[in-house]
Amino acid sequence: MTRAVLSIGSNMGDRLAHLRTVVDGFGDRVVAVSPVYSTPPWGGVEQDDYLNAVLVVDDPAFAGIDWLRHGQRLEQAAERVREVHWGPRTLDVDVVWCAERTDGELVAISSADPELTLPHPEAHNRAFVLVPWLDVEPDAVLEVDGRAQAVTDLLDELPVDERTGLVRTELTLSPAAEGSASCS
Ligand code: A4P
Ligand code: MG
Repeated sequence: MTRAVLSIGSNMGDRLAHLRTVVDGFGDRVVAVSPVYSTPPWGGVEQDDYLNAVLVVDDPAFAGIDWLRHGQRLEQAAERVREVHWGPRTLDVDVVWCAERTDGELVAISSADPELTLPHPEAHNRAFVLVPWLDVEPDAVLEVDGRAQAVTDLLDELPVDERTGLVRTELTLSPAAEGSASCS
């Protein structure tokens, strides 16, 4: 019984169309969709800018691993090729955070399993994750080094140049926008 926060990104091909396949692919499980940001590449590999967004998804029947597997199927459908770590890609779907509902309360899952590490070990270092996440969940909390911290504080702690490279676009991933002009 889980809720998850997914970070989605693309910097190859029709970037917006690739991101839309994730909104469509998770369908009724999507409970919130952030604005779309244009972001400079993170991680030191020279490559084109990304489009990034964050989705909040929920499904009582999904375990944490199901969010990862479903995301990986969508990456495969976008013909993603794994060549360079942190390198260019048609579609990346990362599970940033995941929680189980226990007695009506959401309890964040923590896991060091290399197949699904929770929370995502780099999330707190990435403005392209934190900024859109705050758009949809302004009170979001993320555990870093065993300590729960407000995502607003984590963002404030990032170097200024990490934060200033993001540009919020007019592009939208909401299903109502289907059929509007695509943008690569
Ligand atoms: N894995 C473990 N935990 C997780 C998790 N929480 N979410 C495992 C997703 N995957 C997780 O991923 C490698 C393995 O991580 C998988 O087998 C999975 O079981 P991968 O996608 O195959 O390899 P990768 O993409 O080369 O590495 P990684 O670490 O996933 O890269 P990231 O972290 O996805 O970063 N810059 C901008 N501006 N925007 C971006 O979206 N994305 C990346 C990729 C780099 N720079 C970027 C962006
Ligand atoms: Mg990934």
